[in-house]
Amino acid sequence: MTNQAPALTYSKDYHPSSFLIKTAELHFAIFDDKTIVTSKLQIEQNPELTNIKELLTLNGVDLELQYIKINEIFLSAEQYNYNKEILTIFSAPSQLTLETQVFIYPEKNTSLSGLYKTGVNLCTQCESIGFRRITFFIDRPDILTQFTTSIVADKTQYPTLLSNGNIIAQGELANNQHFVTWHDPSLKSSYLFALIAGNFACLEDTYITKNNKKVSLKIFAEPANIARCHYGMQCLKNAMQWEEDYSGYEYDLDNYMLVAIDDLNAAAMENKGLNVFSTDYLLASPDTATDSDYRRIASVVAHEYFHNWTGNRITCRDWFQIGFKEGITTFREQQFSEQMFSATLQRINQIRLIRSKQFAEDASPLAHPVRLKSYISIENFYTVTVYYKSAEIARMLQTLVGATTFQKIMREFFRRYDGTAITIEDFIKTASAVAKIDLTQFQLWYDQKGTPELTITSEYHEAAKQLSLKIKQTSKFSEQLPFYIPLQIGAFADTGEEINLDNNLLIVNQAENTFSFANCPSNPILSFNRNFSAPIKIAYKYSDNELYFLMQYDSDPINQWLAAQEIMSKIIINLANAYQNQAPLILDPLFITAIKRTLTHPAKDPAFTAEMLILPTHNYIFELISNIDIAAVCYALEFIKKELAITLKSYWLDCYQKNHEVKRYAFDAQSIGKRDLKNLALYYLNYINDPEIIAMSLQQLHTANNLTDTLGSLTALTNSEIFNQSDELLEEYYNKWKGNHNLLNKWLALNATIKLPGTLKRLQKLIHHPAFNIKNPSNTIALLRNYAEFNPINFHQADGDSYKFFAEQILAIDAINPHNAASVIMPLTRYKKLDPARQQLIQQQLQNILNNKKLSNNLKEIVEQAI
Ligand code: B3K
Ligand code: ZN
Repeated sequence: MTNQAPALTYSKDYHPSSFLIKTAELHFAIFDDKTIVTSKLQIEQNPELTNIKELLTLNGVDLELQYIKINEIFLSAEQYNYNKEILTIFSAPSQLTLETQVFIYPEKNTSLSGLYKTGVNLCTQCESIGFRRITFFIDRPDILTQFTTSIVADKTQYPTLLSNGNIIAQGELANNQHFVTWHDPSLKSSYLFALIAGNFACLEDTYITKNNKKVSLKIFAEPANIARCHYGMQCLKNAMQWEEDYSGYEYDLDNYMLVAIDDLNAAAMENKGLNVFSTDYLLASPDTATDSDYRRIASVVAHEYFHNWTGNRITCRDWFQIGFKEGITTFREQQFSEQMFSATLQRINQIRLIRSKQFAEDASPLAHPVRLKSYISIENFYTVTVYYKSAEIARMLQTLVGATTFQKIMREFFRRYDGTAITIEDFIKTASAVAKIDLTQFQLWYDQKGTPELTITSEYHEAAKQLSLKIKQTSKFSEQLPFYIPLQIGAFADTGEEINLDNNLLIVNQAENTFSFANCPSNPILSFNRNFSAPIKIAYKYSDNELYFLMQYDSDPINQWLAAQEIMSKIIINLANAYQNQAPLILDPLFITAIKRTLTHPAKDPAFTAEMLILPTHNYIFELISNIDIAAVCYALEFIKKELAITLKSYWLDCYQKNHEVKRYAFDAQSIGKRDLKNLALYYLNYINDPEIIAMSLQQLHTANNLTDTLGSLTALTNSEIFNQSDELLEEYYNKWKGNHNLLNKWLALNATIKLPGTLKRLQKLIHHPAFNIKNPSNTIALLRNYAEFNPINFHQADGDSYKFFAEQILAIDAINPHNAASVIMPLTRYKKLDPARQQLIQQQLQNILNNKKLSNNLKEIVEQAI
């Protein structure tokens, strides 16, 4: 931490490293108070460069240096310089063995980067720049090295000693110590290194690849949690199978290990052959994980596995390329999940995330392209843009070239670049060569920020039976070039039949494009951006009737859902305006009829019906308006829910009863959908303030055999205006749940999102409660970020007390774990559309944070941009 202006790294400054590290032999001696790391690196000058003048420099942060040797000879103090960040060797030969020994202190490391303690165990997190906190290294992803790692530790305290690769030696030592030596035959970047030492139970299985190679699969977790690992194991095997079927690739090592720990600055980490997971993203049982948890576990396990090709075997040349490895891996994970679960549901969730979070990021002062041009802390850029917008770019490419050609591109890409560190251009070049198309303009998606907006007008010439569309493309960043947008469209006659247009995939690539369609029998109702073919906003003057039509009849379920969202958004905004103008609030009867129709004509997939009944989030609405009146939007949302609950009570009750099943918990699409729909009905019904509904909710709570149902009841009850035992109930569930990390996070989130008055006071107490550990990132997200993000009425209370409380917590987190502080603060950075009074209050808090003398560079970068 420093008060000097932190340095920016620019993508244009990339140059290959003058030195390479061919092999690394690491030795870890673990003691109670420290770990001694001895490292022997085989270093040589980069043979691809001539006339190397630079000195040999290695990264090393806060290492307590004991000695340095070159080719077995100790260096004296004049032969090197170490400034706590960079080790410079003044005269290195062109080939050398560099041996160093350092002391590090994992038990004092709260940043969760490098080697640190989690519970009684030790673990590493090296992406992006954690390896330099362990030992000296040229810590950049384009240095590909073969690692051999020996770990020595007390046998009783640390019976399990893991690193990447295969065990090549192990044994007992004096004083109750033991050792294990791991050798990783692959070449990997230092950010993929991992080490685990601790007391774990292990679930074992095997996977036989298509070429009959036997891979040993192991999941390590705390002994009490081992029974919750079976689902994760099944997900892993499904992902391995999918990769073989879809990409043709089989696993390359003999071992694949997953480890669950409580403290991690991410959901999971794709270390080569040794993935580390935050427990909430790996462990599941019906009573400790919701249906959404089950789904996200499958996604995350698959995501980390898919990184083995996109990320690990083909890695990034520099950190500016992370959007590539994260985006393509996310897209692969999405395709996998679409195959495992309901594809429509998965897609709706992806779109919801893009529209409510990524669009918000694009509209905020922190807007950035998928490929940044500069950064202070790369750790700040594991963002929704870098993951999810980038995944949409991969999806657009697939839409443009077709699924078969897209697969050919991926295979050719692996053929060309396996074992190397690449740039986004390398991928684009391959795609362009395989698909035989020019992708120069398409590549702007990676390099330009902002959400493109299409303003569309249509004209129909009755006599010529001709339809024409005029499409104008704009963006908030007017200096930018037009994007290359695949726009999927459909058309319907008002009788409901689909009209065959001669072109369903329009390429919008100029500030203004026009398209005309012959043989269009009648003036059609148009459906744009089907299946969300591009991550864009569309402005088209739909009549309400057209939107209701699309909501009911569009053959693309995604656009049915989007039409419903559009209608709902309009209604919310109109009612919020009415509230502001003190006009009477009336819910459009047409809308009530449409909702009634959805309830009485449910889709085959009950989860889809549920999605059609969920109102857009306040965050999405905030995106659509400016000078946001928080109270008005929240009031409108509550008003609609109450009106729908009261006017359609019997239909909700019917829906509840039809979908409430008292049977053994089953995790299949139909059962999940029924639970979704039933719990949504219960949620609406609780808006009626009816003691019978309270009784029904309590009945569900007391008979639930799975966490989804338990939480469904608890959410409804703790938010009810007439249920007066929330505190007792929360206390009861704390006592029931206190032994389980995921359940405690659910409990914290439940507390944080209570929309009734008094939540700030509740939170002020909870930060001292044993359930909350400020050092644990998922605890802080559950309690603090959820509060700021999903409890608008309390978080934005007019006196600014919530902002003050939140900012104080951010500073407290920053002193412990800057990476986490920079992530939890995010909701506070999206304030520019609020009313002037709130803007000022937030700015004041941001300024207070900035004035803090001990502010980390991570947080400083975020706050400075936000201001
Ligand atoms: N690549 C990791 C991200 C870790 C970042 C922490 N600073 C997780 C993932 O995307 O799979
Ligand atoms: Zn990833």
